[in-house]
Amino acid sequence: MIVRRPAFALFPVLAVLSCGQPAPLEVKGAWARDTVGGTANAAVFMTITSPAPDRLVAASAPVARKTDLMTIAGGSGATEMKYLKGIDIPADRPLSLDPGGLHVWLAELKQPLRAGQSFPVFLEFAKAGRRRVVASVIAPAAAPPRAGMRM
Ligand SMILES: [Cu+2]
Repeated sequence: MIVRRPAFALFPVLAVLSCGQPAPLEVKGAWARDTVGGTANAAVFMTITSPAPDRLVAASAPVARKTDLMTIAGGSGATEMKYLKGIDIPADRPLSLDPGGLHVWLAELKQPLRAGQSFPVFLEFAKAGRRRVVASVIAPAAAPPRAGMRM
């Protein structure tokens, strides 16, 4: 019955596939700016697209001691950052984390971020689970990378 072994060996793989793949949520164009002058904190931006409603509930990055989800609360002229417990991702509509609002906040960087480098960021979604994205570090005056909306 040695002949049958390969067939049995396939069972675990099939079981995993039939459990349903995680929703093909996509994260594109992750970037952060060069921490000129040795700033201890940095914001990471990106575009998230999900076919189903989801929620970004946590993030972490090895380059920082602390990682938080934040937004910018525009008040009476003064802008201030606000911590968030999660960021809702609408279905089929790219959500931009950009310098005008939502961002992943890296606090207490272990090393400066230098243009041309890149670093991993781990994102935890309520439904899609854990994703690893690579953020590119861009020069202070450089234009952010475009997320590219391929359908
Ligand atoms: Cu912030």
